[in-house]
Order: sequence, then C-alpha cells, then structure tokens
Amino acid sequence: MSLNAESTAFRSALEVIRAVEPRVADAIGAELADQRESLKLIASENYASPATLLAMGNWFSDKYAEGTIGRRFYAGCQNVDTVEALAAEHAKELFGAAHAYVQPHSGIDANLVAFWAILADRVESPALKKAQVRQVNDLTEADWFALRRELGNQRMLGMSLDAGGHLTHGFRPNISGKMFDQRSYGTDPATGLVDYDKVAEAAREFKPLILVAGYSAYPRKVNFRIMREIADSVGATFMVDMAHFAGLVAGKVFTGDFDPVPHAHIVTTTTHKSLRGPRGGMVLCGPELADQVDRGCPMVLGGPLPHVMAAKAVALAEARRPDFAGYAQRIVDNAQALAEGLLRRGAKLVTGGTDNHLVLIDVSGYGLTGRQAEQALLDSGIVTNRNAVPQDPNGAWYTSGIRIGTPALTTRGLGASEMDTTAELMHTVLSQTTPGANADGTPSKAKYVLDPALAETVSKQASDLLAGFPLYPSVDLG
Ligand code: DSN
Repeated sequence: MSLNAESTAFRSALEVIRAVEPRVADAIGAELADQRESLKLIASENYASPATLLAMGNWFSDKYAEGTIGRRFYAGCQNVDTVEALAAEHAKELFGAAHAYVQPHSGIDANLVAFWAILADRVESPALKKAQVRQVNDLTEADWFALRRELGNQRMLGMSLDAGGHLTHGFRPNISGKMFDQRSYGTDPATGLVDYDKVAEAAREFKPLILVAGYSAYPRKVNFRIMREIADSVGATFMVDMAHFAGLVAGKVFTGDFDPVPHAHIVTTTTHKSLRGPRGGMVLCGPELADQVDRGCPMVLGGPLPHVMAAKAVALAEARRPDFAGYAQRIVDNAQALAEGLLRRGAKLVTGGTDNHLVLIDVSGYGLTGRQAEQALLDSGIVTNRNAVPQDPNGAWYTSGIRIGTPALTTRGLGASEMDTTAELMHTVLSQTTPGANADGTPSKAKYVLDPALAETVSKQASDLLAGFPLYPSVDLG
C-alpha cells in the first residue's frame, strides 16, 4: 500500500531524526500518541494542520533576520522577506487590518511590542525618540537616565487576573506590572460580567495611557465599541489582546461591536489558540503605530523565527478558506453544548454559561479546589487547567476554577452530542472526588481522593469517545 504524502513526510522526518538521537524521535511519536488518546479541553491549545507543522521543519530555522522587510540587520533575507510578507498579507486580509507585524514569538512578546509602540507614540520623550534603534548609539548616559524617568509611571488599566485578564495586562509579578503604574477592572460580583460603567468610572479616576481589553479566562463577549468610547473619553490608547478568541474573529463569529480590529488602536494575538496556527504572536494596527510596531525586533524581541513565520503564512491562508468560518462557529456551539451539559448536571459556571470558546467551572460547587479537580480529571484522561475565578479565595495557585475550551476537540470533529458525553464524564469525576488531608490531618488544597477504578473507567470512556474522531487521520506513523 502506498503511503499518502503526510504519512511519508512525518515518517521520513522521524527516520532522519532517529538516526541521530532516537530518544527525540521516540518522544515526538509518543507526543502524537498521547495527544490522540487524551480528551484535550485546554482552552488555549489546538491541533495545527500537517502543512503548518511541516512548514516549521526546514532551513528557515537557520536564518537570522533581525529588523523587518526593507530594514534588516542581516544580508540574504530575500526568502524570509517572502514568507514574512505573505504572513502579514494574509493577516491583513483575514482581519481587515491596515498593518500586521508577524514576528512576535508569543502572545506575551506581542504585548510587549504593543506596549513599547504605544509608549513611543504617546510619551513626549526626546530621549525615547533618540533611543529608536537607528540612533541608539547616540545615547549618552544622561539620555538613558532621562529615558527611564520619562517612561516611568505611565498608567495602564486592564482586566484583573481573577476576572479573566492575562498576566501581561499588569499583573504585579509580570514585567507589565512593573513597567506600568497599573490598575485593574474586575467583573460584577453578581453576574460575573464586565460592568462598563465601572470601567468608565475607573478610567475617569485613573486616566490611563493605555486601556487594555481581552482575556484568557472570561467566558463572554466584550463590547469593544463601548470600550473604545471609554478609552476616547480619557484620551487612552485602546489595546485589545485577542489571543484567545482570534479564531472567532477570523471566522466572523465575533463581528460588529465584538470584533476588536475596527475599534482598537492596536490588537495583539497569539497564532496557535483558536486561530489554529503555529506557536507564536502577532500585532495588528493602523498606519499611525505601524512604524513603532515594526521596530519590535530588536527593540523588544529576539531575532525573528522565519520558520515559524512561514508556518504562520500557511495557517493564516487556511483561516482565509471559507470552511474556517464553520469551524469557528462550531467551537462556540460546542462550548455552549458543554456548558449546558454541565449546568444540567448541577455544575456551577462563572457567568452561568459562555458566548465564546471557553467555560469556567467554579469547582467549589463540588467542594474542591481547582488543583484537586485538575488532577482528578487528569487521572481520568481529561486534560484541563485550573484557573482562578473572580474574587477567588484560593488564589492563583490552588484556585477554585477549572477552565475548559473547545477549539481542539472541535478540530477533531466532536460535536454537541459528544460535548454532552464530555460533560457527563467530567461531572462524574468531579462529583465523586473528595478533598484529601495532609499527614497531620489538616485539610489539603492539593490532595484528593478518587477511586482509581472510577478514574480508569472514565479514561476508557473518554478514549472510546475519541476513537470515533481520530486525530490527524491522514498521518500514519506505522
Ligand atoms: N498560557 C495562555 C493560556 O493558557 O491562556 C495564556 O498565556
């Protein structure tokens, strides 16, 4: 039997790797096997296409290309220019953006590029103007001191971590919380929803330079038109981090007031979550911020990864195909089916449901911490991650929540009926897990008690469920 192109490509790659370090080849094969067998509900993960994966394993990995197209610090970048331009072109077309910068290595890097671009654009700093890469050698010691003074204490208002915001939106232990004088807006304690009047009030009081919207663990839509009005009312630059829901924007599930691109001054994203591309980041903006954004490397970023930019171009081309819209809608349909299945069985959900790709279960309803629930589910073949809930009494380490998302299972082809089965499996595990105790008898926030036979039964049911939806059906490693 002749193998298809994808099987041949991956088999050949593993054979070549195995000849040098067989343990790496084995680990790659084992990773595929593990991914095939687990019920992956991590909201920020997905399965990139074989074409996207294969675009990363090649000679572009060897090339340095600091700077950007037309302004490189290295010679011989003509082919990197081709893939960087293709990725940017696809991104602009897909999102209707004037400018796209496709070099960031991650969402955090994309946010840093955006912060620096905004500072450079907004802060009246002669020292900063001089510090732009082309003049950096002209800076005196006095300029450096002035630069720190002029940039210090700029203000940022973002969503708090426990309400669903991201570390880089000013959380103290993150560099963003040290770069900026930061204040957070939360969600309404009764509904769990963003209270725009409260955001407006905080903005009026605090007068931030940057208003940030976007989230990692908020299960609802955000009205970006209203957020932009709030930003405008206090003269703030409006930045949206759409890392989690970029696929829903690309697939036109989030349109109008819920599409950040027409409303924000600058939008950042990852490329690997609901967008289903390679691990990486991206910045979209209008012409007024484009030049500063393009200075991301070497201002903020290490050298670009041309092999990943090639993969971004492939994945963005895939997202421009008509069938991506159907995929994006199915992500949301599945999340809603999963939420309904959990609610029907008595689970407590933050905001009572979802409008997007993720669901946040408040597992205090089962008498568990997030950490206990996460591990019990993992023992049962269900991969999730623990996450704080608003005003979480257990903090960001133990937490009281489990965040689940549907981009990955939707890629595998699971639908509403399988989401109901998934809800049943999760509820079975969570309702039969009890908190454990420390050696001295005090209650533990990490230990738990779950009958191993039950965990095994659920694992088997999860793997039976997945058997009907093979992952990478075109890839046979033999
Ligand atoms: N790690 C990503 C997530 O899981 O949401 C965000 O950085």
